[in-house]
Amino acid sequence: MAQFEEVSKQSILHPKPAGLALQYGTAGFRSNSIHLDHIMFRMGLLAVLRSKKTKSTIGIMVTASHNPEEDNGVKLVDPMGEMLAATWESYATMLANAEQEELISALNEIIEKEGIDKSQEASVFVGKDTRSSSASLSQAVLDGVHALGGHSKDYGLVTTPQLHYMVCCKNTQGKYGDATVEGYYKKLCQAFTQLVGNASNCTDDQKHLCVDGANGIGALKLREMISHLNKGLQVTIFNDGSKGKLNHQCGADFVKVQQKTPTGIQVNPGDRCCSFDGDADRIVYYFADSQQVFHLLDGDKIATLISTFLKELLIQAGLNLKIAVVQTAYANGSSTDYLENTMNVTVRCTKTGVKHLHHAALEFDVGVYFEANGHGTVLFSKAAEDKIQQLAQDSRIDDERKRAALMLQSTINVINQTVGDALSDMLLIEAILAIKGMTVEQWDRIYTDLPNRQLKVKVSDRRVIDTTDAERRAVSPAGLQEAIDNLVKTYRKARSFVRPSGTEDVVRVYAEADTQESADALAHEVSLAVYRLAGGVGEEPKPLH
Ligand code: G16
Repeated sequence: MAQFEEVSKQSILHPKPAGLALQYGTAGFRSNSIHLDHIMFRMGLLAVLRSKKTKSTIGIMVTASHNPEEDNGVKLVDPMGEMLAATWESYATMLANAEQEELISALNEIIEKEGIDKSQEASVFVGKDTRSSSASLSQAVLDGVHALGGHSKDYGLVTTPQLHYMVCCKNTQGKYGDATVEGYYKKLCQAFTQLVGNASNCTDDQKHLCVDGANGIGALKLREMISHLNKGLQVTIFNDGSKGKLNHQCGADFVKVQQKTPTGIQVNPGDRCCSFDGDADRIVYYFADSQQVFHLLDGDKIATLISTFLKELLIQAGLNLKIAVVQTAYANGSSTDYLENTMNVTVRCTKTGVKHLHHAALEFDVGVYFEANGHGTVLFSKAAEDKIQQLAQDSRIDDERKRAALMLQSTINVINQTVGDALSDMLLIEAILAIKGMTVEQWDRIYTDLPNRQLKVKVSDRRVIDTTDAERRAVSPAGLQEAIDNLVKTYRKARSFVRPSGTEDVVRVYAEADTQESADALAHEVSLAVYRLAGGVGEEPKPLH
């Protein structure tokens, strides 16, 4: 095949360092950017095969999201804008790790296994974040796409969710929206403006939001979006990339894990603030109270706010649709308790990784999914969308039902249903707060989080940790779960689990308990158990206090 000659020729320009092995993890490949050129080229090749197989446009995003600036990564986007199908993740790993001379046979293996028609046209959309390495790495992706004869469209600098959105728009022939950045802003902002039209007497103060852009792409794209907002929202952007380093002491991951205000932002009591992560697919909110005490409103609080709003609208509209919230083991125990026992909504727990939450959410009419780290969105089934649409057009219903149906319709349009999206989530949250006339303090008081702590432990090979029960229990190494169980018993309202990260070379430890001191002590003791039983490297974890 002539194309394979081109692949062989081009692959020499993107050589794989012999012996280097990387894994398609929680959200694609992530590593120091110097190791990734061959991976990018090969993911370009894989995207062409996936496009031929699905007869659809496939997306490739070059980003390492919350990871430090030196890292980079790549994720593939499937036809409806969702994450790459799990069965293809193993092809990605196989292709990435094939030695130089094995590359063509690895491609042939995928073609044969999947029965791919080589003559089928292929189309790939490519996007990148603001990392300095992203320009050359996205060029390597394009080289891979072209080497295998695929067509490409390079969107350049976009947020990850914007690229997911473009892929979905393209493959639905524009039904989901225009596959342009401008089209994205127009759809979301129009829906936002319609929604906030239901808010009465919003003062300029209430419309004001401070945004930490993590010194990344989210800040650039938010600036572009603001002009479409019709003054419905007033935004001050901090950490816009003009001086600080990407994700360094700022951004959603920093704020969530450190439970403190990012650097580069001035938070006055009463200010409503939020942080995006490096590729703007996560968002968390926070504020300082009159005593300057920091309060975090993470993905769990966001899920609660959104699901409460939707449930109320469904009741007002008289629609009998099943709503559920999907979380992971990181969800604060208080949030799960509130959702199940006060709000009476179904709650599901899945493994970490939006791909898992997304699939679970698809099982319901309205599936709200959020990871505690702020990554999430809402999915409406086709049947639910149809019912809402019909009701919104029904001239026989009373004003209250009509208003609720129209608000549900706008909510669907403001949401990016393809994946968690900081810009879209921000608009929805701001609209809900405005409509409910709710301050960030009132939102925070819906329930009180159990104090919690997240830590990381370095081990020589994190794959020695295997988990079950949606990552809530460790099955290996031997004795680890027993050690965790014994530690948890010594604290009140306590829970803890460990899991290998799929984006960083660490084991993550989560603990919650009745007081911050207890949560910190438990997290430290569990970290020590991991260090001792799972091959810790470097210094032993030290107590936090
Ligand atoms: C990615 C995934 C998230 C996941 C996070 C951390 O986020 O998309 O679903 O929660 O990594 O994963 P892990 O704990 O396995 O490292 P992002 O924002 O970095 O793309």
